[in-house]
Amino acid sequence: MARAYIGLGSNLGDREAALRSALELLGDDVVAVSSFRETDPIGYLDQPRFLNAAAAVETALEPRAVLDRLLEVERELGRTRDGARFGPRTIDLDLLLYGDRVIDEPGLVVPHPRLADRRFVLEPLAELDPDLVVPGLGRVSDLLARLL
Ligand code: PH2
Ligand code: MG
Ligand code: MG
Repeated sequence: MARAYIGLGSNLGDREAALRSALELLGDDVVAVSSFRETDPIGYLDQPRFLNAAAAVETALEPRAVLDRLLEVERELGRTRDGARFGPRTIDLDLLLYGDRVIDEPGLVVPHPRLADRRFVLEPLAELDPDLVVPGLGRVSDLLARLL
């Protein structure tokens, strides 16, 4: 079993219901969930505020299979990919970390490439485990302190 961390975000429709449904669909693998926090949009600014969270999962799946499962849950919850990159979405599930693995393959980059620049990712991760180490970058709480 490996421990992986998932980033959750929503800024369309009932955001809280979307996050809760996603966690429900991810099922028994979920071992911890951060609080849900409202965040200002990053990247593409002219869009509604997000509700963001992070979850820890204990999984027997390989990273690619975790990613496929996340995309499947996004589709089950009505996510479409016809909008702008970084634009509004009903649900976004990102594979942030997978143990201490470093992966750079088409469609699958772990740790998540923008993780260290994003307060809406680092804060919930630090809430779950301040000592969590991002391979190559260090502790999440140190990354967060650097950002603030
Ligand atoms: N996701 C994005 C782009 N910008 N901003 C916030 N606050 N939260 C997000 O989850 C988010 C974002 C692309 O995935
Ligand atoms: Mg994302
Ligand atoms: Mg995504």
